[in-house]
Parts: sequence; C-alpha cells; structure tokens
Amino acid sequence: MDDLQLQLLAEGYCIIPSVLSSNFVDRLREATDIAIDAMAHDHRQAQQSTGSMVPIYKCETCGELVGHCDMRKALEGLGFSDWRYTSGYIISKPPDSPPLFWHYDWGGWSHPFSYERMPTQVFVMAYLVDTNPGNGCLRVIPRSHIQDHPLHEMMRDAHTEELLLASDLSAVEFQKHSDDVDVAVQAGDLVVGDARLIHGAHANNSDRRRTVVTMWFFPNYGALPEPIQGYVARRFQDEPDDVATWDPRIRKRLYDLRPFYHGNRDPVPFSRERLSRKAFFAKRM
Ligand SMILES: O=C(O)CCC(=O)C(=O)O
Repeated sequence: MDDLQLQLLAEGYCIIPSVLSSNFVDRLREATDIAIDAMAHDHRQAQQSTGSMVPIYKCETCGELVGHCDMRKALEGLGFSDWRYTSGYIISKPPDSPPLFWHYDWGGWSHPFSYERMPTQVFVMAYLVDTNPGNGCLRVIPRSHIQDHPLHEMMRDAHTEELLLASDLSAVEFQKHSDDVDVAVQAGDLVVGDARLIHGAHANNSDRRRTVVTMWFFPNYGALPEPIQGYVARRFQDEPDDVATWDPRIRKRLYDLRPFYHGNRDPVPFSRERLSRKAFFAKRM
C-alpha cells in the first residue's frame, strides 16, 4: 500500500505535494476572487466562522479543477479505483476572521459501514495560498475518523447559527485541543481527508484572503454498500443550471465523475449524529 494511502487510512488525512501548477493556481485564484466578490454582504455576515462558501458551479475554472488530469492522477495514486465527485465549495476566510469550529462532515452515520476503516467520502482541499497557523490553515484531530475522541461528546451540530456566526469564541468548538495537528501547505498541494475526521481551521490573522476549494469525492464508490450508493446518488444528482454555459469538455469530465445508482435498495437516512462505536453497535443488538 502506498504511504499516503496508509496515512489516510490510519490518521484520517494526508497531503499530496505539488499537484497543481503555479499557473493553474493563479487562474483559480483570479476566478475564485471574482466569485467571492459577487457574494452578497448578508452571506458574508452569516458565515463568519467558515468564511464565504460559494458553490463550485459558480466558477467554471473550479469545475475544470474537479476533472483536471493532474488532480485525477494524484488521487488515483492513492490506490482507490472508483472516484466519484458530488459537490464542492470555494471557502474563503477574509483577513482578520475567526477560526472555523471543530466539526466532521459525514452524513451517513446511520449505516454500520461508517465505523469501518475504509473511507466512504473524502474531502480534497486545494488551498490557493500557502497556509500556516497565522493565516487560517487547516487543523485536524488525527484518527478521530475511526476512534472515539472526547471532542465527539462535546461538539454541537456543525451548522448551528451560533457556530456559523462565531459569536462565542470561548466555546469548545473553537478551542485549541492538545491532540490537534496543524496542516500547513503550499499552494498547489492537495489535502485529502476522511469526511469523518474532526477538523477545523485557525483564525486568519493575516491581511490577505485565504481561499480553499473543497471538493467532495467518494473514492471507492462501486465498493460501497448499496444503501450508501443510493444515498449518495440521490442526494447529489442534479446538475445546476449555471453549468449549462460551461465548456462542454469540462461538463463532460464532471458528468463522468457523477455517482449513479440503479438498484432498488432504500438509501440510508441522512444523519450527522455520530454515536460512539459502542453505543452504535449496542443499539443494533
Ligand atoms: O476552510 C478550511 O480550511 C476548511 C474547510 C472545511 O472544514 C470543510 O470544507 O469542511
């Protein structure tokens, strides 16, 4: 097994260095700046903690990134063989903005496969500037994708208004934890992480915008239990109208990465509620 795949399975994340050319990163930065500047003031006010969240389909160059051959090659190098893309966001932390709260993103906790070692869903993050703890780099709790961690009991639902507004920075979701690890990268690297991993980001204390393009993939889609395939395919089926004007080659690459499910099993219900491993399996007895 490749070292990076091992790290992803064991620690819940890895960094693939120098995947995107500086030229392409410059183009992405220009295109995402336009998309971010177009967001309404109210949106920015409501998303203090995350920073602007612009769907990828608002930015054709980001669509190009999703199906880009350099990224594809890098991801396939991790050893998974059936990559499917579902959605993504341009997440931009403005200068002098607060930290992003601790959270995980997996929404299929009602299925026992969620407690397996194999990742179901991963984020692929392309930061468009070099990051460090001073300008809002990612931070993670290694191994929290498969191991119970004290933060699991303490964190609230990731998308409450109070967390999004960052109105109480003394809350546990914003605090440094003794187990956390900073994930500082160079622009052009990719961070791949398990959707179950507890992660957040430092405050951006710099005078420059810190933008990341976050993309959601299912790296082994065909091998997933059918109820999860059904959940994924149903939840992420529609192609937004904005994409209609894109270069047909970019659209085609996106289409080729979409998940489909033609079986007849019921999809797992959406659930962000993670029980401890012991509580989950006790409940099923
Ligand atoms: O803004 C970041 O660095 C991380 C974004 C994030 O946590 C996410 O997309 O789930």
